[in-house]
Amino acid sequence: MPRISRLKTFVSVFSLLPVLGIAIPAAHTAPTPAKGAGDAASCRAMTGRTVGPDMRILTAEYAEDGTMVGNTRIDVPVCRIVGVANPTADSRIGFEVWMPPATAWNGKFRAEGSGGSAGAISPGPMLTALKSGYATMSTDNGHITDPDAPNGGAEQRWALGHPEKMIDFAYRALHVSTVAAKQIVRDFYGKKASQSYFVGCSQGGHHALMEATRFPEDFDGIIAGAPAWHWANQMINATWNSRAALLDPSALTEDSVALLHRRVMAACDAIDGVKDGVIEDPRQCHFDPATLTCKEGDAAGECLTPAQVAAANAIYDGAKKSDGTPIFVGYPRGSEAQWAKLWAGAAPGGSAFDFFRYSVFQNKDFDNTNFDYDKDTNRALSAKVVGRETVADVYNVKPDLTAFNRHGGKLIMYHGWADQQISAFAALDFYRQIVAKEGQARTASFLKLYMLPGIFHCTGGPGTGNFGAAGAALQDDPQHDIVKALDVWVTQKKAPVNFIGTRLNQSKVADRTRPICAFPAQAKYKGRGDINDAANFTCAVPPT
Ligand SMILES: [Ca+2]
Repeated sequence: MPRISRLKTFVSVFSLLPVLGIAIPAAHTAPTPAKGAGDAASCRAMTGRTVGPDMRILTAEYAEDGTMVGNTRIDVPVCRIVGVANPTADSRIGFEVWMPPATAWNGKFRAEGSGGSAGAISPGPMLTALKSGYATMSTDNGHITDPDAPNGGAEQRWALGHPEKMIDFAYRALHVSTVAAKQIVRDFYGKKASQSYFVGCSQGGHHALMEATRFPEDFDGIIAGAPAWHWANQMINATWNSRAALLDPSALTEDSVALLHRRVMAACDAIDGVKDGVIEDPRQCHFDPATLTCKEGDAAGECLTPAQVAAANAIYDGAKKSDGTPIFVGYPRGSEAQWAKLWAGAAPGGSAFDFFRYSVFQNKDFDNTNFDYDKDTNRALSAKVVGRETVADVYNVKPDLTAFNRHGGKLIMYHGWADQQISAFAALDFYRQIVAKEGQARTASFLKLYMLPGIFHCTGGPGTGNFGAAGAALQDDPQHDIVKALDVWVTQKKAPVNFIGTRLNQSKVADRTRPICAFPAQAKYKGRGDINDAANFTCAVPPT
């Protein structure tokens, strides 16, 4: 073959390579692998790749026009990675990584939390992150929720006979999935993420604080919403809350808690100076349910039976041993509205309904109604999971952020004061333990806490809870978007102070804004102007 035609063939083959999605090597250098370009070819080339010890990619698909994941429509270009990690022989941790093409990537990584006993990834928050330009990940926490279980995402049948899966669920799945995802991000774009964040609420808040305390190098910034951080004790308390209704269904009904809630609000709404359907600081409210005890002549539905008063007091007080030793915090006044949904019914208590029989005691016949708070509390907390690790060791976060602070990490916590599921006092308890150790000034350099008046579990309720925490922010600036504020704190060393929260009405239209103040400050009405406008409030620390 003459020399000239050989050259022509060479050129024509290389001119086809971009069409085939293959990178063209630069002159005099070794061929560059597809890996690293952040495009369709580098995505697809990752199928089957091992990304770390016992971590591998099952599928890697690039969808220019987006794709469907379950019921979630991804309507932007995405490289969707489905991976698995097997840190123990009994582990099977599923995770997904969604990455925008390099042209749309903001250079950062953001992992998403989950809820309940979640054995599923969290496509909603992943989509929010993806659309903001993040490479994002979530994990199934090492198990798949049984679709036939009557208690759905709260079920824990998967734990029976699988103690390693209990550890995966408590903290290991998120850590190994994060390690794997960071490597995947690096391989796909050819460079590592400049920052790594974690955003979670509820179980996600639990995992957020697990990460901050156990794996302080994993994330540069963390948002922990309504954290179930003292999980094992909280589960005992959940059996305490549901016990009254399990023994006597009339003790906690939709009607009884609705009446109680109305009377609490009537007594305490105005303490903060504004009658707006929201109690700014429930610690100032001491409404006694016994004042509603039925007397002769009371109309039906306008008073509480002794069993209903006792059930309410049990929830306000929190679980205790018979000698008065507290096991967990009680619930604030104003959190009653949804008690019956959670603490009554056929399978009350959320994850606690299964936790003791399938996880802690490994005895499917254990019945929460028989939980003995004197004997079973220590038996549960000290039960061995694997080796020397107890249930308390595995599930409860140790409130120590020394290493996270040394890493330069920033942590934002938030909790709805009207949370019916995880008491808002639990977040205050964690915060106080950090302040006791670090002092107020140093704590403020890496931890901010926002208590949300009138907000239920993570989201919902009459308060102004929309600020980018659970759900996308309405405005993309650090005063309205907690994730943006975290990013500014980490990248520009500018700490958040106060947020503007928004309330949406039933038509999803904003009808109220209000400052969300850094604890211990609270929103205080200036005394004039529209109470639905944040401009008429200041943040101030109340006198003690
Ligand atoms: Ca009020």
